[in-house]
This record gives sequence, structure tokens and C-alpha cells, in this order.
Amino acid sequence: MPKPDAETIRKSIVYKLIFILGIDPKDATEHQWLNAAMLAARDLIAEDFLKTRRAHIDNGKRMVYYLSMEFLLGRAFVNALINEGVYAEFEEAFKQLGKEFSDICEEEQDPGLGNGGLGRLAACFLDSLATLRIPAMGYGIRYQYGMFKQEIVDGQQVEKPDLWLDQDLAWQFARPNKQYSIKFGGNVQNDNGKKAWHPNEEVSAWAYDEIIPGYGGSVANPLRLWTAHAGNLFDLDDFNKGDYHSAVRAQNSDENITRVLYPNDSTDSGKELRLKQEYFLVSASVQDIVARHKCRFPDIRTLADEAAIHLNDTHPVLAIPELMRILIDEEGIEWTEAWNMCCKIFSYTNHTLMSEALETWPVDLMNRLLPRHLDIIYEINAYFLNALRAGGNFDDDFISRVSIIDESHGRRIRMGWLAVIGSHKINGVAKIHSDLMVNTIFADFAKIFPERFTNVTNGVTPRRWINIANPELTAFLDKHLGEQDWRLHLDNLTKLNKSAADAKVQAKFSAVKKAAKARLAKYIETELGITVNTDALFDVQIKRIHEYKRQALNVMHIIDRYNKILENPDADWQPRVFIFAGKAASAYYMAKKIIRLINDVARTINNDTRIRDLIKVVYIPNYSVSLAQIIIPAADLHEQISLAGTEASGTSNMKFALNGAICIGTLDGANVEILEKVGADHCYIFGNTVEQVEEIRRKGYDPLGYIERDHDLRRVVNQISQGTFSPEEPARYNDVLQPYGDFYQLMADFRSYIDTQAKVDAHYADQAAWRKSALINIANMGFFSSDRSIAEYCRNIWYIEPLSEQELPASR
Ligand code: 26V
Repeated sequence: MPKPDAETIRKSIVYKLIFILGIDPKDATEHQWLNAAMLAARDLIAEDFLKTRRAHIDNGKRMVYYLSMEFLLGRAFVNALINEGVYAEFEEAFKQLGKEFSDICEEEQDPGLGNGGLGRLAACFLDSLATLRIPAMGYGIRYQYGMFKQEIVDGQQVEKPDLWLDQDLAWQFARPNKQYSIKFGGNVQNDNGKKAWHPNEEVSAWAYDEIIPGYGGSVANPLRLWTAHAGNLFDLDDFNKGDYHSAVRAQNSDENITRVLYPNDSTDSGKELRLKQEYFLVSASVQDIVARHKCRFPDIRTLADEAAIHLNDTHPVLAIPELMRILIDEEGIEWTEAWNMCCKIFSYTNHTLMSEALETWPVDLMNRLLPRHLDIIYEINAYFLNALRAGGNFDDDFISRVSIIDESHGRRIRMGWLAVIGSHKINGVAKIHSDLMVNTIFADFAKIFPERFTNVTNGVTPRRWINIANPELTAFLDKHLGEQDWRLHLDNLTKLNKSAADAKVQAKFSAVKKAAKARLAKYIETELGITVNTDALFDVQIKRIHEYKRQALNVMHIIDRYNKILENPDADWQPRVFIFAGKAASAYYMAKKIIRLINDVARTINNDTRIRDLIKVVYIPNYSVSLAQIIIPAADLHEQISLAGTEASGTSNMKFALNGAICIGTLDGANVEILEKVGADHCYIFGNTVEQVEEIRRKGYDPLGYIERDHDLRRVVNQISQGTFSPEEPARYNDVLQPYGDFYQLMADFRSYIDTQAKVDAHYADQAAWRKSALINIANMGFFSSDRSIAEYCRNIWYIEPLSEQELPASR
């Protein structure tokens, strides 16, 4: 279909409003207009989606299936318009309708189906998969409650439920014909030498497809999200006995499986439901993959030729025993053949080295919920360990370390080990992280399977993180880069290197940054009633609140600066606005305390007239993809200050640099590669390296020594712990900096951080030099496109080819 004009689109929107939604245009609310417009937009991507699907089938394309418990998609509407190339036409259509287009777009809920980096990465990858024309499909869970909404009340986080489906319109396609039965519990019997699982609980998985359009139209791939439905509407026995409540209680508990997204610090309580969620996703998805294969090909034995399944962290790793179960118990394939198929089909990404995030499940729990899978895991383990023993190169100690069953902590199943043993490729998400992975948690496995381990540095999609988030930068780049579209060829940005010092280019870039800062300032003013100076340096740290990310170190710098301004008010201080945003998992005590500290410090400093607005501290509540889209373009400086060795990659660092902000960061995660690309003059690196951090730990870390030796540090620590920022409750923060433990070594990095911040001030004072650095950051971010990451996955891990122009001609 040719690209529709504004008039056609206007008609389509009005048609949807009247005939699909049944609403009189005279009475329609903005939200109803949005719903109508989304239906009109969906028609365009639906067409692409059906053609893409047909092209896959007709050409027998090998597919990749991306399994993830989280997809942080962000709003869909504007993304669809941009990727389909009809943004201007929709804008014009609403003009004709006498409606403010931006207000309509703001009506859309931002689906928060993820915690943070891992979920957002999955969303960037879906965008790149469709854009690169890769035959792919995502599988996830359609949580009824996504990530909670955060309010800040009296400086503290308050969680409110996120009922994102409340005003739902039919944007996703319900697939009532795609239902799978997910079974739990019961026992395993040996029927004539064949294992048979007799489960005693059953839940139904229903599919909803969210269509992900690629940039440039033509290709659209599905993200299939599962929702739990009670197997039987209710227990007829109970009902007949007159016990209506018992009859529906079972239904409610079954449907709890997809009720809520788990926070990433999840404590032991509720773990059983999490395991059920993971299996629910995996079982529905693997059944669907097998069904799709059987629909297209005559023999299940060719599955490994036609399908790659990627495991986004260990959360979906039960897919391995689930596929084994289906192949052996249902398809009658012999064990070793099934196992060889699995090892070819699966690959796994590790996203964190933090020991508390490495999943293990009690054997007892697995036995109760999934006895047949436990059996299979034992068989896999025996097969693997027997092969090792037969090789004769490994001692008992080594064998017990690599066993899937951890016998030392009350018999637990190590999901990371299962992922490594059942995958043909395992990757980390940034060079330093992949190296550490091989040298630390998976060191034993790297000896057994050296060829399996690899790196794919993360990336971000320039469609959302420039085109949608930063319209001024988009116009600037369109003007400067010419011919090849940077949205598809982000390496084109390198052309900016040669004009980075050009005064005219700098002036234009400065206007771009100013516009984004004004937009953020307006948001802050309207939402929080705080006025910020847009000439000030915007210093931003937005991410999940976690001790390892060291928001507290940022606060320590703010307090130190406050002290020094009071001491020396007439010095030439660079005004700064410190901006924070981020959610703390609701059960994470220390993270919540850090939020409160930031807000107490903000209140104290913002209200101190002696500071004359040289410092403003702003905590923007309810961080989300949509909020990131407003904040990131406005940043001058971004804080990536995790303790070296703790942040696997980070992806906001890439988004910021792409929007012309300069990094202050440690040699951690992807900061290392950003530094490599932009050079040390345009990126502020401070603090100890991974090796130094380890050496300090080895020798016995002495945080008090740092405090004793450094007057500024001592003053800051005392102020926090003695209640300078919480006079109404002086002891409020005496447990925050934990000078006796300081696991994340804030004290060790404090001096280097403060000194580096002073260099940043000097650099910013020379605006021409700063703009040049900002432009050089943008110019060298081409590598961090998620298109590059996905191309690497396709080439080195999934062995997948894109649809060619012949297989699917461009539609528009
Ligand atoms: C763990 C758990 C444990 C139990 C329940 C729910 C849950 C959810 C998530 C996690 C692990 C999250 C790991 C993660 O988000 N890693 C981040 O991945 C980003 C993408 O690769 C990367 O940029 C960040 O550095 C890394 O922290």
C-alpha cells in the first residue's frame, strides 16, 4: 500500500472513532481520540506484519525466538508513526481535526513491563530485529500490573499500582485461538520404562500479540505476551455445594501467575509464584515454537535447523528442560538426540555478575511444582558430569563446583549452570563484563567449553533515543548528515567529527541542547514547582536506585560542593542542576533510604538562600521510558559511577552520549568502550579500576582510613550521619554510609570523583570546548546502535539471515 496522506488518515481516525469505538466525535475525549488514532496506525503495521509472516513461511526462513521475562517497550504510538514514516501525516490529520497532537500522544500509558536495563535492552533489540528484517519473534508475559508507579511523599518513595491496561484499547491483537495448557505439580510415574508426568494443576496461557514495526516500514514482527487464565472457570463441586467463594478462589490463584512483575531484588517470600511465572512463560512459548515448526515443516527433528531460542538472562532457562520434555515425552525422540538439538537451539545472555541476582531454586520446590523437569535436570547433570569424569581431567572438587545441583546450600538448582550447559553460546553485554564473566562466575565452564563464551556489547535504538526523544537533534542530524539515513546507518554520525570545532555547527547544536533543557525545565516546573536555570550545567543520574550504582557518591559530591560554596561564596562557581530519577525495589531498605537522603539534601540546599541557585537538586518521580525520553536529551553531564566491576554494561550511558552529554564515570561496563570511542579528552573517567578494587579487597579495605585522611570526606560523612540534612530526626542516616563496611568503596573513590568534578566545571566554563566534546560524543556513538548488536547476534550466535528485498519487497 502506498503511504497514506493526511486526509486519508483523518478519515480513518474518524471512522475508527465512530464505527469501532462507537463514540460521537463531538463528545470524544483526548484519550478516545488517541485510541481511534492508534487503531488507524495499527492498520498500517498489521499489513506489514501479515506480509512479513507470509514471507517467512514462503521462504522457509530460520527464525530467532527471544524469550524474556521483561520488555520495557515505552509508548507504542509515536514509535509506530515514525517507523512507518507517517508521523507528519498524523500530525496534519489532527491539525485538520482541530486537536493538539502532542496532547493526544501524551494520553498513552507507558507499559512498564520491566525493571530496568534488561527489559529496555529487549525492547531496543525488538526494534532492531524488525528494522534489520530479521525473522524474529519475542515472547514475554503480559503482566496485569507492570512496574509500580512511584510517588515521592515527604521525600520518601511510595509505591502505587500500575494498572496500565485500565484504559486499554485493542492495540494488541488478542489471539483466542492460541491457547496452551500449562501444567504443574503431581508426580512422575514409570510406565513401561517410559517416564510419564501426571500433573495435578492446569492453567491456560492466552496469547496477545504486540506488533513491533521496523523502521522504514515493510517488516513487522510479533511480540507474543502470555496471560494466565484459570483452566476451569471455577470448581463446579464447590459451586454445587453452595460455596461460591471457594469456587472462584482457585481461579484467582491461577490467574495470579501473570498478575504482577517481580522487582529485581525479590526476597524469598513469593518465590514460588516467581518460579511459576518463569515456567508459565517458558512452557507456553516452547509449545508455541514447536507448534509453529510442525505447521511449517514435516519433521520435528529439523527444529534446530529452523529455530534459535535466546534466553534473556537465566529467567527463562527452564525452556531447556521443557523442550527436552516435549521432544522426549511427547515427540518420542531419543534422549541424546533431543539433548544435541537443545544445545544447538539455545543461547544465553548473562546480564549481571552480582551474586544475589544469580538464580537458584530449591530442589524441593522444583520437585513439588515441576517433578518431570527436575528429573530431566538430573539427567542433564548426570550426562554432563559423566562426560567430564570420563575425560579424566577434572577432580572431585571441580566436578562439585560445576554440578547443576549445589549441595552446599540445602540442595539448590543453579540456573546459570543449566543455561551454560544447555547453550551453544553464552555472551556478556560489554567487553569488560564478558571478560569478568569468563574469569569469575563461569571460570570453570570456560575451561570446559572455551568456544562457547563470547561478547556482544549492548546497543540502543537511535529511532527511539534520538528520533522520538529529541526532535531538535533529529532535525540537526538530518541537515548535517545527508544521503544515507543515520537512523539506519548510525556510523554516519562520524561525519560530525570534522565539524565539531566549527562555530556555526556548535551554535546550532547549542540551540538543540537549549531546546531540550527548556523542555525538561518546563516539566520540572509544572510537575514539581521548582524553577531551574537552563544555563546551569545539567548533571544527571537516572537509573534504578541501587547501592552498587552509588547514587550516594553523587550526593556526597553535592554536599561537598555545598560546603565549599558556603566557605568561599565569591569564587567563580559553575551553577549546576543535579537531576535524579529512579525507582527502588519496594523491599530494598537501603535504596529507599538513599532516595530519602537525596530529597532531604535537595530540600536543605534548594531552600538555603546563601546558595543563590548555584546548586539545585531535583528528584523527578516515577522514572519510566517516557520520562527518560524527556530527561536524556537535556543532560550536559551523565553520571555512570558504579563501582568498577559491578555494572555489566549500562545502556543509558549510550543514550546520553548519543544526545551530546559527556560522561563522568568509572572504568565499568560499556563506559570502557565509550571512552575508547570518544577519547579521554571528551569523557571523564575517575576512580579505581577493577584490578584496584580487587587489590583493595584482598589487602583488607579500610574505609575509615580514607575518612581520617581526607578533611572534605570526613566533613560530608559527619554531616550525613549527624543529621545536618534531617534535623528533625538526626539519626535518620546513621546507617547509610556504613563506614565500617562500605562494600561499594565510596570512600576509596571519593577524592578522585571530587577532583574530576572540578575538571568538569572548568571544561563547561569554556562553552566552545564543551560543545566540541559533546559533538564528538555524538559523532562516535555509531557503534552503540542496537542494530550493530543484533547484527552480531545474528552472525555469531543465532546464524540467522535477514529477509532479502526479493523475499519481501519494500511496501512504502
Ligand atoms: C533479577 C531478578 C531476580 C528476581 C526477580 C526479578 C529479577 C529481575 C531482574 C534481575 C536481573 C536484572 C539484571 C539486569 O537488569 N542487568 C542489567 O542489564 C542491562 C542490559 O544488559 C545492563 O546494561 C546493566 O548493566 C545490567 O545491570
